[in-house]
Amino acid sequence: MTKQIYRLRQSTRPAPTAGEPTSGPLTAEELQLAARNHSMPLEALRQDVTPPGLHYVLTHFDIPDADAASWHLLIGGAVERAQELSLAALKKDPAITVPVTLECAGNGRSLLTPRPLSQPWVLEAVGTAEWTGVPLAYLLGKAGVLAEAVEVVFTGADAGIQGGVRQRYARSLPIREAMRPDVVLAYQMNGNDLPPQHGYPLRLVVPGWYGMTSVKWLESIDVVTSPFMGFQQHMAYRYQDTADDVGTPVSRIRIRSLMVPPGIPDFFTRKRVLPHGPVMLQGRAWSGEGAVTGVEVGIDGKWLRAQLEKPAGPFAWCKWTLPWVADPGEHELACRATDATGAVQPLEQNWNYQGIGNNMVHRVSVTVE
Ligand SMILES: Nc1nc2c(c(=O)[nH]1)N[C@H]1C(S)=C(S)[C@@H](COP(=O)(O)O)O[C@H]1N2
Ligand SMILES: [Mo]
Repeated sequence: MTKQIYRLRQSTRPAPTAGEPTSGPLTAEELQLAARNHSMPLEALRQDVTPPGLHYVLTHFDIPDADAASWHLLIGGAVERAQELSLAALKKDPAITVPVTLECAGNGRSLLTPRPLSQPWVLEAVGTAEWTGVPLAYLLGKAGVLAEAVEVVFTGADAGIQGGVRQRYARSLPIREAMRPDVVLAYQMNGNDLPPQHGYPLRLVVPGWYGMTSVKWLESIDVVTSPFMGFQQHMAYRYQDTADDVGTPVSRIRIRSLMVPPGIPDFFTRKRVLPHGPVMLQGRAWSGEGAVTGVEVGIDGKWLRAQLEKPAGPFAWCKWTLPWVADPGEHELACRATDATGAVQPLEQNWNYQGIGNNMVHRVSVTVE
């Protein structure tokens, strides 16, 4: 782990996080965020599609009070024909359904030392849903993107203050990514209207990118001719070494795998207990950079190749399994995935100031009886 030296903030850049990272106990503010934004229980890794109530949720501000009847989507900026669309009009456009694994870029943050102060995720800020809606490229095609356009900015209806900056939640995408055929303006999740917490009535879903890109409660789309400098783009979601480091922007999801913890948990500690004998270890693996090409399962430090199933789509997680005959005693299980770019999950986590992009191997200690 990299040792960090902290200086008091002197820069005029707004703080990307809620204060300097800490090695102290969890704060009341972190608990408050953890009670609003929930993760996916690891046992839900059994399902291809995460039932909506079990999919993780991350909302920076408040869930807006959306009225679908009066809601409109505005598409403007550097386009030939600005558009104003009602939900009813959008639903008449050609629709696609895309299975997508979303993961919050801050997943794993609370396991870092020192711990960046923000939403204190453990391991499970992930979920997979089938998103149905209109391809973004179709609507941008209708609007006619001008040649000088560089990015597309997506703004949600939710507002708040972060890093001392009053804002509406907004993020941008380079034109190239915005024109991908699988980027969707979704009005359905798993075949039903979006639940309020997942962006009702309309959200963006960008397969392969960390969750911050998929703007919920979408109200406007602006095609811009210079890079967007909003807080969630320019301050938050950057790989930074220190508070003053401009850093590099966070984009695609790094290779990761998780395991369904076998056996039964102790209520308070979540430590696992299972009977000796054959057990099928299972979990999921995903990457936004390329297809998952392999998963190895570590049993007391020895790595064995797991069986992979075909994922539901290029950016949906794939199931892995490995049969194990458990001997009585204490054991350490782990899983480590590789993707088509050759990226492998690290054994130890590199630290960064915002606690972003964590993908260290998942370890599960079990007591076999
Ligand atoms: N409008 C808006 N969109 C948003 C957010 C938000 O706070 N407001 N949070 C983002 C983040 S950080 C993540 S990880 C995903 C979470 O999507 P989910 O809650 O549907 O899982 O939504 C993204 N879109
Ligand atoms: Mo996130």
